[in-house]
Amino acid sequence: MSILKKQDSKIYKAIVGELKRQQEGMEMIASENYVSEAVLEAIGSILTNKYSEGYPGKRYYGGQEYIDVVETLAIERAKELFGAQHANVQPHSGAPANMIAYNAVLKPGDKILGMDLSHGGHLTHGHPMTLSANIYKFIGYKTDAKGKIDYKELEKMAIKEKPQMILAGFSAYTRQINYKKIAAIAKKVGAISMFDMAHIAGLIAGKALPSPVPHFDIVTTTTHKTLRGPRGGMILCKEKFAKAIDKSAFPGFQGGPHDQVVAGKAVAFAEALKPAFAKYAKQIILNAKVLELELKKYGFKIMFGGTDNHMVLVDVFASKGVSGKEAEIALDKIGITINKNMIPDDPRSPMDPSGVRIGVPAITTRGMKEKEIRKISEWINRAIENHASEEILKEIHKEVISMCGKFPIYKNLM
Ligand code: DSN
Repeated sequence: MSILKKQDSKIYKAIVGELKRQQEGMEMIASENYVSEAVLEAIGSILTNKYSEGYPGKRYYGGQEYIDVVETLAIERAKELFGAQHANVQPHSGAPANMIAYNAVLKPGDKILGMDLSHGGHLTHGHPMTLSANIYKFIGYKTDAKGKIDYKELEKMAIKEKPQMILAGFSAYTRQINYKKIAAIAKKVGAISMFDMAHIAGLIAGKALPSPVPHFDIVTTTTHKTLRGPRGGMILCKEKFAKAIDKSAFPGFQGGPHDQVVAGKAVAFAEALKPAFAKYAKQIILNAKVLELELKKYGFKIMFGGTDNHMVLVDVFASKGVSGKEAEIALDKIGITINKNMIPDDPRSPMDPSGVRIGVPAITTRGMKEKEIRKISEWINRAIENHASEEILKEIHKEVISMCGKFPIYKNLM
């Protein structure tokens, strides 16, 4: 980056600062990860210069011989990785992917039955402040007292409301969803079934969790979470919906694809097809389970009764009398980055909720295993219990930096 250093020292310094933060800190935001240096090279490449509206072999502008190679590889690898009939790799990210999918198969005013945000759903699954909620009528289903989706209730709602789409998937729910049951309910009421697998795409690619792809008409995802690719989105679907999805992505919703990111996706999909990725995905599940059990041991209330995936949702307010915001700040001070998060039907506000969400995909990429997770759980507990003691927080911070040093990332980057 010597050219950037000379030309724009302010931006260069900020990037170097962020690199140091990532190297010395423990990234435990459940949706974040560290991409490989090969992915970084692809997304930092000259492919960013090209416009390529359309699809391989059917573009609106000339000069596509190499871009078509890149996008075709990304599509073929995505289909192989997930056993999908059709893949569209152009969505810029997860929220656009969901809008593209809705727009492909629904009309304004149609009803979507989706998971309530505070019960683990996602903003784009019907939060009133989103564009999708202005266009479609969302109805939210919830989890029961044991933290499971109440499928009987969901079926009753579906029969009563007759939605055009039933949507599953989440950003803070930690249990395995019964794909077959949801798809069967959708079929019964004549609704399209859609699954947003953004959070668990890497676990599915690595065969550490079962795949929703055979069961749902449409499956959307981001490519940058557990899947460890560049920041971006993707839509997989049954052949029957392929034309509608492609038309909805372009020209329906987006302009030219970001070809450099499409290349990064192709590189990441090839990485995810390797045996090492399956090992990685399995280790994520093991690490999250240890995190759950250790935090329970320290007296934390784990929402939904525990975890089957890569993260835990913790009611820190009920457990330790510390709010989600206070816990986030305390953990930031020791170099562990997490996010405050609502718990189901949270009585507190979204900006200072009762919970925090903690995930292990990024630290698992660094090579951390059960032993490290035990230590990290101890630090989390100590920091939250002593959130007002700058001295104790500083002490723990030193230990966090030292452990991160033993699991280096991006050693030769800048
Ligand atoms: N922001 C992502 C997450 O953290 O889950 C979802 O969009």
